[in-house]
Amino acid sequence: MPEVQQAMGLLINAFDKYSSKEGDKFSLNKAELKELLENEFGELLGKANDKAAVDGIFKDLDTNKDNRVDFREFVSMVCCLTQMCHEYFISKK
Ligand SMILES: [Ca+2]
Repeated sequence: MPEVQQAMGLLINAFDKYSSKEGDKFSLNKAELKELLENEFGELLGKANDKAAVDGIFKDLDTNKDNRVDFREFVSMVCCLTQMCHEYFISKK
């Protein structure tokens, strides 16, 4: 499978793995987001185990303020982080 398609599938699977844990299967609550950040982003986001940091990230991501992070909101964060990583990558070339 082409790499980009593979990456899209992985993103969808990763989101589903956490969003399906409790409550609404198609969105992340704060506990689910925390787990996803810790397990899937680790060092990249630094201090996801800091409660204030998780609260802040959750608030930033939940752009429609329904107290849940849906796939669209999640993907916009991934996009943003990917761009940041890309800029870093270019600067190191
Ligand atoms: Ca939301």
